[in-house]
Amino acid sequence: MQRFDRAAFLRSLASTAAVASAAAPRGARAAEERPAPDAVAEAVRREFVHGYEGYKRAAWGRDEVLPVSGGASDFFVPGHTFGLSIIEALDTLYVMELDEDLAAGVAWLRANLTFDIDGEIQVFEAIIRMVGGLLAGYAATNEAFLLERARDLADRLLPAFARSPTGAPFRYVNLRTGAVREPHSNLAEIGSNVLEFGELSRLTGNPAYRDASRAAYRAAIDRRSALGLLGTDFDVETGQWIGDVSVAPNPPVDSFYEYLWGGYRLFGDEELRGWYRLLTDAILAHQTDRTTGSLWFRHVDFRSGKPAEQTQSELAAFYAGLLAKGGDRDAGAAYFDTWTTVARRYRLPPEELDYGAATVTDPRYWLRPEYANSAFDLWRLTHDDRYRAAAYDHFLALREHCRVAGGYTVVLDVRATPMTHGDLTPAYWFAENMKYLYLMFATAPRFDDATAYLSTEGKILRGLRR
Ligand code: DMJ
Repeated sequence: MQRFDRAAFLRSLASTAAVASAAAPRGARAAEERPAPDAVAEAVRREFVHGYEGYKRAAWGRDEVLPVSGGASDFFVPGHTFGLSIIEALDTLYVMELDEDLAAGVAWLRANLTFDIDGEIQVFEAIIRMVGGLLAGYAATNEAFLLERARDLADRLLPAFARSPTGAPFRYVNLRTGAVREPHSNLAEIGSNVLEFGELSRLTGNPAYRDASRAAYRAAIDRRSALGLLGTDFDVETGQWIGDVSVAPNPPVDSFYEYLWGGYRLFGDEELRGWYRLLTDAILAHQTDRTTGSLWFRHVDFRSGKPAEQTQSELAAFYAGLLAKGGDRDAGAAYFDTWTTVARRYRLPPEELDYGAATVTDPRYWLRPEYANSAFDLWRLTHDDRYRAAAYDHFLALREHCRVAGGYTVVLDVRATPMTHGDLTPAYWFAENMKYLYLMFATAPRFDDATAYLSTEGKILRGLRR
C-alpha cells in the first residue's frame, strides 16, 4: 500500500488555506457587529419554536409537515406515521428548555408509537433518526419507555444484518415479519449505526447491536483496495463492490467515516480509530483536489486512484468538522472555508455543484444541516470567532429565505430572487440545524460541552445534563 506523506500534505494545505481565506469575502459579521451571544441564541430558539409551532398546527403526530400548504406526509411507510418530527425534536426541545412541548411529545409517543407494523422500513434512516432520537429522548427525560421502544425497533431491524451473508445489512426490512429486501447498498447505509447500536448495547447490556455494527464495518473495510480506498456501492449478498468509484466524503458514503471516528470517541474502540486513520489517510492522499485554489474532494477510481467527477454535494460539508475532530484540523478549516465561499456566493449552499466547471448542478437548498454542523464542530474545537460569524450569517440567510408563515421550508432554487420555495420541513430540521446554531451561542445549562457527542442526525447521545 502506498504510504501517505502527511508532512507534504500539510505543507500543501497551508498554501491552500491561505488562498481560500483570502478568496473568502469579508462580510461575515464580526463579534462586535452581532447581537450578544445570548441574544443570538434566543433568536435561534424563537425560529425553532416558529417551525415547531407550524408542525404542531398542521401536522401534529404525523412524520413531517408541509408548511406552505398546511399538509403532512409520511416518511417511512405510506399510510403510517411514527411521529418522526417529534422523535427528531426531543433532545432539541430539552436543551432549549421547551419543557411543555417536550412533555406533550413524550405523551404522544407513549400513547401512539408502535413498531409492530406490517410495513417495510429503510434500515439506515430508521437507525439514525428513530433509534438515535429515542435514545437521545431517553437521555433527556429518563423515560424508560423511550429506551424500550428504541430496543424494540432495533430488534426488528437486526434481521437486516443477521440475514446477510456478509454481515452488511440489507437496505429494507419488514418490521413485523423480518423479511429483508435490496442487497444493493452503499457505505453510508452499511456503516452509520455503531453510535446508536453501541449505545443501545451499553444501556441494555446486550452486545448483539454493537456486534452487528462491527460485522457490517468489517464486511466493507476488509475489501478496501491496495490504495486503502473503499468503493461506494456494495452488494451485501455477494460481497462485491458495485462500480469503481470512491465518492467520499459525498453521499452515499458520508457518515460511514463519521461513525468510525464517533465509535472511537464514544466507546474508546481503538480498532475503529485505526480504521478511521487508515481510510482517512487514503482519502487525503488520493481524493483532495486543490486545482481551483480551494480544497475539494474529487471522485476517483478506488482501485487505481484515477480522477473522475468533480461534483460536490452539500452533504459533504459535514466533512470539515469531522476532519478537524479526527485530528486533521487544517484540512477541516480549509474545507470549511470552501463551503463558506459557496454559502456567501449563493446565500444558502446549493445541493450540488460541479466545482471544476464552476456550475450549480442541483440548485435546491433542502434545509440541509451539514454546513451548520461543521461550524458547530469547529467552534467547539477552536473557539475561533470566524465559525460563529459564519454560523450567524447562515442563520440570517435561513431566516430570510426559508421562513414561511407555517414554519420553515425547503428552497427549489437558491439562484432565484426571491428564492423559490418547495413545501416541506424535513424532520431532520428539528434535530439538527437550529440545535447546532443554538448551542454555538447559548449558555445551555443542560448541555455539557466537555463530554457531549452528537450523532450524524444531531442526536445528543452523550453530554446531556439532567
Ligand atoms: C440527515 O439525515 C443526516 O445529517 C444524515 O447524516 C445526512 N443527511 C441528512 C440531512 O441532510
